[in-house]
Amino acid sequence: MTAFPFDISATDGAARTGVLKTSRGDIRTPAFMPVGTAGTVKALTVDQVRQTGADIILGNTYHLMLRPTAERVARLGGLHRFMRWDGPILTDSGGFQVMSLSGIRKMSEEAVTFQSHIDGSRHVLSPERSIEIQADLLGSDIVMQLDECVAWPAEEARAADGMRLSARWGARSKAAFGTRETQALFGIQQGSTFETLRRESSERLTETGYDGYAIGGLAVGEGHEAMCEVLDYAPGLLPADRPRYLMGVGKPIDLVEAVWRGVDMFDCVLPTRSGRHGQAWTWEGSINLKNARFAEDESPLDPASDCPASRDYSRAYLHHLVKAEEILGQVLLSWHNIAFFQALMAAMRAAIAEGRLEAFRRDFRARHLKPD
Ligand code: PRF
Repeated sequence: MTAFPFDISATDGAARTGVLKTSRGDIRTPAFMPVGTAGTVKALTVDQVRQTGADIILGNTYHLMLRPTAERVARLGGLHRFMRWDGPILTDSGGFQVMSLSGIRKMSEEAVTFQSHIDGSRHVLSPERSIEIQADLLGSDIVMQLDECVAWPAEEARAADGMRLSARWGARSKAAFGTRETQALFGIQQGSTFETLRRESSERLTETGYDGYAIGGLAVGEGHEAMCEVLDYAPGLLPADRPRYLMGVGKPIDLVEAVWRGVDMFDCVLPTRSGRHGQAWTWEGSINLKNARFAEDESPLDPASDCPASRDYSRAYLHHLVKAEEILGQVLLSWHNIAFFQALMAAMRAAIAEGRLEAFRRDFRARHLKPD
C-alpha cells in the first residue's frame, strides 16, 4: 500500500497533531475537509476554499457517477483538473449517500442497487466499481471502501450484519485497489453503538490493513452524548500510527470532543449548508443572521479573522442580504463558516502542540454547550 507518511508531532492525552503527507500536498491534522459533493464546495470558488486554510476537500462518488458521470470526469482529465483544485481530494464511496438520498435500493452480498434521485435511473454499485470510480476515473487521492451505514437505532443483530458486510466489502475493496504509489485506501469501522461490534470491526479492518481508518455509522441521529460515549473507545480500537477519520461530523462542539478523544480528520456539510440558511458559527456559538437583533449591528462576524467574509462585512449587511435572499449572503456565510472551521482546527492543533487542549476544551464547552 501507499501508506502516505503520517508524522505525529505531538500528543495531548488521546489527541494528536501532525501531518499526513500526500502526493498532492500536506494535510495538517486534526483536519476539517470542506464537502465538495458535486465537484464544488457549494457557493465558493476553489481559491476561496484554499484561502480559508483547507488542505483537502471531499468529493462524492454517488453524485458524480450520476452527473456528469465518472467516465466524463475521466475524459476531462480527472476531478482535480475538472474543478481546478490541485490539493488532495478524499472521495466517499457512495454507500452512505445511496442510503440517505436514493429511492429504492437493494442490498446484496454483491452490491447495492439503487435509483437515482435525479432521474430515477437504476444503478449498481459494488466495492470494485466504487474503487474504479474513485481511484481510476475521478483520480481521488484518498479512496474510501464501500460500506453499509446501518440506520440508528439498530438492533444488535442488524448492526452486526451491516458491520460484517462492510468488513467483507472492505477486503474486496482492498483487493480491487491493489498497490498504488500515489493514492491511499481507508477502511471504515461500523457497529452502531455496540462496543463489541466496534471492536470486531476494528480487528477485521486491521487484519486487512489500510492506509487510514474511518469511524462510520455515527452522527446518524443518536445525539451528541451517545456519539461521545462511542468515541470514548472507538478511536482507541484503531491503529495509533495511522490517521483516524470521523465521517460526516459535525458541529464545532462535536469536533472538539472528537479531537480530544483521538480523531484526526473530519468532513461535514454543516458550514456550507447552514451558511446557505443564514447561520454563522463563531467562537461564542452560532447565530442566525435573519434575527432582527442584527439589523443595525455594525460589527463583523470576526474582526480578528483574515477571511474577508468574517472581517470586512457588518452583521447588519449580512442580515440584509439574508433577508433579501441575495446570493451574496449565501456566499459570504459559507465562506465565513468554512474559515471558522479551519480556524478552529488550527487552534486545536496549536493547543495540542502546547499541551493545553484540556483548557481549550473546557473554555469551548462553556461557550458552545449552552442553548443557541
Ligand atoms: N459511511 C460512509 N460515509 C459516511 C458515513 C458512513 O458511515 C457517515 C456517517 N456519519 C457519513 N458519511 N461511507
